[in-house]
Amino acid sequence: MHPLVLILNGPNLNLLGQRQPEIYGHATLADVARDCAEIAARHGAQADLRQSNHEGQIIDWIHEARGTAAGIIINPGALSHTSVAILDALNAYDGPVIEVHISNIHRRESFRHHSYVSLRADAVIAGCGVAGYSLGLGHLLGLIGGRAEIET
Ligand code: CA2
Repeated sequence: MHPLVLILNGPNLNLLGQRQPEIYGHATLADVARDCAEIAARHGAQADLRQSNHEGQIIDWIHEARGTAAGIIINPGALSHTSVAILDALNAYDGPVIEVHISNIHRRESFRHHSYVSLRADAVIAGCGVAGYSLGLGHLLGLIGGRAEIET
């Protein structure tokens, strides 16, 4: 059975590649999904990228990951800075969790500097653009035993 990695994305990330390219770049979430699926397949794993604008849906997906996913990559979007509920859901999940932010949240407004999810994340990547997803996936695959090196 190929280990499954869930790649969860929060509010407004469906707009990736359509607005604010100076902050978020030109790639779309479909591009990210394709790249991650390729990387995962090369290492005998599966990547399933999902996006929702609804906090409860993201929490339901984290619950679903219990027992089905070997690891989670999550860009919670603005919910990073507000959602204790997503933190609680991740705390009920046993596998590795990697938090990804496309932008460098520490160089932006002060309200973006704190992330509740970081209290649970095994690693945090910020400011690498959408490459952060493949970097995070490479690291996660190493953690779950698929491979050791970081994917670039
Ligand atoms: O840098 C990141 O990945 C963020 O998680 C993105 C969130 C933001 O609230 C976080 O502070 C940092 C915003 C996602 C909105 O994405 C858009 C993409 C293109 C156009 C408009 C919004």
